[in-house]
Amino acid sequence: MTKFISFFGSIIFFFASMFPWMFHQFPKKPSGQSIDLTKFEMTWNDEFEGDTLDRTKWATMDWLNERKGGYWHRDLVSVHDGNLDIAAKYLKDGLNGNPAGYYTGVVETRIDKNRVLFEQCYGYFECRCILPPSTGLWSAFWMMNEGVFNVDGKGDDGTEVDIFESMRYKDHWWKAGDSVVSGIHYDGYGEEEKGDSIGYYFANNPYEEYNTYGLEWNKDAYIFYINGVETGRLSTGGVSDNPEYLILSTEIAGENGVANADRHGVGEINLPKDGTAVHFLVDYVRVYQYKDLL
Ligand SMILES: [Ca+2]
Ligand SMILES: [Ca+2]
Repeated sequence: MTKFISFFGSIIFFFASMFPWMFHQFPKKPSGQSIDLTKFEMTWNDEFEGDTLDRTKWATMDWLNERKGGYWHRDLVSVHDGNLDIAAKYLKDGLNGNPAGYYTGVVETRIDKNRVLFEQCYGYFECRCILPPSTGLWSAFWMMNEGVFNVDGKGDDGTEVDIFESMRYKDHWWKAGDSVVSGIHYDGYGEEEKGDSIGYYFANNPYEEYNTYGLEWNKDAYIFYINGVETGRLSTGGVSDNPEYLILSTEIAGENGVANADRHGVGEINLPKDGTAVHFLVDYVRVYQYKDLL
């Protein structure tokens, strides 16, 4: 029996080592340590109360020279019922002189590279949200700084950290659509780009219910969490020691303003062209710093 088990064990080990990418695609349940908030003190937050975006905390960006398969415009961003709402929909008449297409939005904690509203190095960063239910697009909570574009073979000068991206709405096998992916990118977005990923982890019915997605960041690692439970950690390329700003966005898959799911593997966009919207709803973003770094 032991021989039998070890035979199948070696087969599985063989396939796992031959096809690590394939195994990376299988979603896993978060099963690591729980976040210990007693180590931290809150340094910044937005609970999205009231009915306007707090412009002392966030800037919108109008990306009307196409943003992947659609357009970003501030009109798709609102605050109501205790949430930030980033809508995504087809506008048959376009917007502000721009052509018909899919429009959605972004908020960032900086206006431009010389006017940063909030950035922080290290700590714990968490958002509580419901994801936009559609194929052909994805929502994300992520962080950036200018050092990401610096090509030097390392990520310690600045790394794009994708706390979560909802790339899986199309996948219904083994409830895989309920999983999100987390990862990092550094050394720009050209040939020298490098990155790593912890793979896909399950949230709890994330297109209909609130879940929290968190990142603990210290000098040793980026540690990712869903609902306060660690999913995985990365330190590939060296951990950034530069402050980073926060971004909440929805992206339409495609290029040059033309929705094209094949470009990003997130399925064909299935939003009706009558203006029906899907919504990325964010209840809060909270940022903490380690007490011993304050
Ligand atoms: Ca670099
Ligand atoms: Ca709220």
